[in-house]
Amino acid sequence: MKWVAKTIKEILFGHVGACIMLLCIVPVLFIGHRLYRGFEIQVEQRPAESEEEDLIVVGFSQLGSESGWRTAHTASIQQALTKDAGYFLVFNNARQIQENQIKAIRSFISQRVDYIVFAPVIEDGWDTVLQEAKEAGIPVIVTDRMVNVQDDSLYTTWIGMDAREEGKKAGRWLEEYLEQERRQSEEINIIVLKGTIGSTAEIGRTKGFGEIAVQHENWHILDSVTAEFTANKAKEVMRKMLRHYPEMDVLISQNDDMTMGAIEAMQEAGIRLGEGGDVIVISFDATRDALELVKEGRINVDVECNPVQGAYVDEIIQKLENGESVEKRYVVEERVFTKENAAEFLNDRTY
Ligand code: GYE
Repeated sequence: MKWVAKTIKEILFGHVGACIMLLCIVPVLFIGHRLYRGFEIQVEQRPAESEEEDLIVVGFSQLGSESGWRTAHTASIQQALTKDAGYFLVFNNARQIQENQIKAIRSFISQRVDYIVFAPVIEDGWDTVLQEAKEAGIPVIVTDRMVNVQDDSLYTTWIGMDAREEGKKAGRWLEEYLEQERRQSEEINIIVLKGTIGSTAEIGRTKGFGEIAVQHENWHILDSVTAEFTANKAKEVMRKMLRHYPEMDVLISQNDDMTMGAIEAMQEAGIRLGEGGDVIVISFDATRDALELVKEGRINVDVECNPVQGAYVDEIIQKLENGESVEKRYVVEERVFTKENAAEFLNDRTY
């Protein structure tokens, strides 16, 4: 019987045992590694030379898919840079993480794309990767939000919006509205729902509105909290805000998705919106869904931010291809919508 025990021991602790253990562990490690890799971003690759023919290869790093505005912005670029128009588009969605964008841009550089188009999630932190693109001789077209870099020659051009002006438009509208309602001398309590901190849209809209707000001693910004431009986060943040600040008179929400989430929270709490309501709602973007609410009077004003930037990108690339010079900055046109004019623009709204 002793030899049986000895053999069992050998199997467990000897060479055979080690082999069996290895056979069990290796697949576990392998599966684990695959699972881990599943969470990394995979950057799409440009096609083989033969498939490309004479197409202009563009790497497009989109910051995420957090809002209706973003979906429209992505679609606009995809619809402009088609094969029929002479492009091969390599698309990457960075899911609101700067590291993912840096990785995507590096991948575009190593694939030697002809142009890099990118919508930066925040303004800071791009010097190194853009320097790499410059050294590789790849022109960079920044779209939507802006970058804050030491050296302007790190990008060719920028197409975007004047976010500070949008913030001012919101402030000026509030001034006029309070006057019209004869509330200009009342104490006005304001809550701000901010977008992604450090993004052009957040920086500009906060600054622009702030410049108007400081001119009014009776306007009090009780709190400014980020909800990262998403409806879900805004609903959650708004529920808390309503408990802390029942005296709120005005909500400034830096995009329509957050406004939708905040409205749901306010409705749950029985707050009346619109004419004669408890809270004045100011929003940004002016997407179709939000314009419907403007028309109904549940959002008082929506400051437009135009995501339809694909045609500009195409035009700029064509100019560069022809050796023409381009401007350093293109700013898209934007309007302000209230109950008075929302309906007239709703039919043609593409986003
Ligand atoms: O307002 C928001 C989006 O950068 C202008 O980003 C853009 C903003 C837009 O998520 O909805």
